Amino acid sequence: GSSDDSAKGGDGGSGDKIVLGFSQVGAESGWRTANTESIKASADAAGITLKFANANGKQEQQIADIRSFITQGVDVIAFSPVVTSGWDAVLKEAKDADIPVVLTDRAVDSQDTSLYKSFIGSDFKLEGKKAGEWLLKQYEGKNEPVNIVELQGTTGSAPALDRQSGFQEAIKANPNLKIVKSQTGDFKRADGKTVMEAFLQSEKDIDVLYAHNDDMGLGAIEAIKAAGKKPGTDIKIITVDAVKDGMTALAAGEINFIVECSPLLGDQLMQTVKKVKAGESVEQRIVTEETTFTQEQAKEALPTRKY
Ligand code: GZL
Repeated sequence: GSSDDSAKGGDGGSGDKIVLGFSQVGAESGWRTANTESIKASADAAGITLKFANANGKQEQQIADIRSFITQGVDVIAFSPVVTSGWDAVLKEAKDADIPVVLTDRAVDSQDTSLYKSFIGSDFKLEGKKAGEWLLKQYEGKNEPVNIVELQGTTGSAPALDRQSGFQEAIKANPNLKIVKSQTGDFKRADGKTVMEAFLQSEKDIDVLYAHNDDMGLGAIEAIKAAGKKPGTDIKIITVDAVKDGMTALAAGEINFIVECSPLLGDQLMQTVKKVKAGESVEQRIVTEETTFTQEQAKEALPTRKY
């Protein structure tokens, strides 16, 4: 389109192909890698021109990336907000530039839902609840104290906040289940390992590890082995995501239960982007389909796992 069109969020000067600006959190975990691959592949398949920015986990970089998309006059902006708060200003700038925004993966705490057209992602509270309910079943009818340590995801992120609260609410049903230590491992394998080493130093009797993602759980497994304990046996482990490395550990008996969090949001995002660009109404909230896996189910699912 002409220069003034692009200023008003025109076609970004590339003819009639939709131009989508996507701001990604970073590359902190196997889940994130799979999510990025899904978005890129789906954009190609949908014939959408993708401008992709990786913020390396920094909110100020994401805000700069979104501002850059506004300046470039892309047709639609989508992003996965690294944390829940601090987005209202930049979302208002996109709205003032007539550029619609779609949220994927993580939520924002903005009260003004006119700032984005749709939020496509998992119900993290339900994921935490599923993890807690599995644990309740393991200790049903027993009357022994159960010491739980928790590796939280990125501080202030929607998955960390909601997986923590969903799990806590679920385990309230059995007062023997106690979270004795809880600390962030930032969704990273290396951090999961160092924090678990600290837990093992300070807590002489750990029965269960609840890790907000597979990567931190896999790092913790290294620390548990180094301490001469058997992961999955001496310490039961529950994680979230169900990426290939996590499912491999689950099938091997080193993890006991995984709550799936699907990263394959690309197709739903591109369908939503096309509708938004065409001025069609879209659902404000699109929840991802996902399940859970036991050790037996992991063995069956592994051969056909896409990520
Ligand atoms: C969840 C996503 C989380 C994953 C982690 O939708 O935001 O971030 O659970 C990833 O593995 O780092």
